[in-house]
Amino acid sequence: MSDEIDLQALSLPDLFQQMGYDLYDGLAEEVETEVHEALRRGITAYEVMTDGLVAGMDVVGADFRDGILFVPEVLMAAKAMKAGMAILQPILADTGAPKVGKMVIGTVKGDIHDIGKNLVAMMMEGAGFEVVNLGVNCDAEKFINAVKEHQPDILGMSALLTTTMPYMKVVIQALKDNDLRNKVSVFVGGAPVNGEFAEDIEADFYCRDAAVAVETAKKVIAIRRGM
Ligand code: B1M
Repeated sequence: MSDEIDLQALSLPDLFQQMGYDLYDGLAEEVETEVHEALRRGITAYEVMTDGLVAGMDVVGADFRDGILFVPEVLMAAKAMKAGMAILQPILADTGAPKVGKMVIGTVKGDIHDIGKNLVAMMMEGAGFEVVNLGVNCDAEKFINAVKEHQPDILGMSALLTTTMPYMKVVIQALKDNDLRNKVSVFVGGAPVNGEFAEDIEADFYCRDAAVAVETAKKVIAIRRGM
């Protein structure tokens, strides 16, 4: 337990390791304290996110896959992850710069995984994008209505299940049916998604992680604005 440990005395790798242990155990308050400690040391929010929280979640994912952890424990870990992300969110989002473009993002129908999608949203905000986050379990109608209302440059879809990723194609078809396909650049991501799948469903870009999503989005905006 981290309250028995002098966090300030830990090296950075050990601090991140402790963050991972506490994330694994679903100890939200401890994770929050460790995030604050890392930030106090001048570690960037991005590093804390990737080397601390996301790395910790990878271990949870592996043990979930291997039947060592079960849904209630993973939910607690996800809650702890979100507590850490909530501290980093304003830092990642605060650029002060004018908005460079707009993204609508959501997790597709049938899927309630939102940690990666929220990470993408945060990083995009941090890169100066306005982000409309539709949440989870979004059906085609919700995506279409959001595209009509917000007229984004980018429509992002996230899926974490092999059973829900095919729904991305349904949304792309709905964009076509509503004459919206050429109005937005479609980004897809999530653990089971890959480039080949993105090509098959005629998405514009597969983004392996949030950093790739940001880089790709910047390029898309440059092309759209003729820069
Ligand atoms: Co779920 N789950 N889960 N789960 N869960 C996975 C995905 C799974 C791989 C676990 C496993 O077996 N190893 C497995 C899917 C297997 C498969 O489909 N082949 C699985 C399963 C089976 C299930 C349930 C069916 C379990 C059950 O009920 N029996 C169930 C389904 C519920 C549903 O959605 N209908 C379920 C439930 C849950 C919880 C609710 C307990 C919880 C979600 C909590 C939440 O999100 N609020 C949960 C979790 C936490 C996971 C794991 C452990 C972690 C996911 C995560 O947050 N990773 C996951 C195992 C794993 O992925 N290794 C697992 C951290 C996050 C930062 O990574 O989301 O991949 P990720 O995002 C990355 C990239 O993928 C990318 O950027 C991020 C990094 O920068 N990215 C994008 C993501 N979206 C993007 C969009 C973009 C661009 C990039 O552009 C638009």
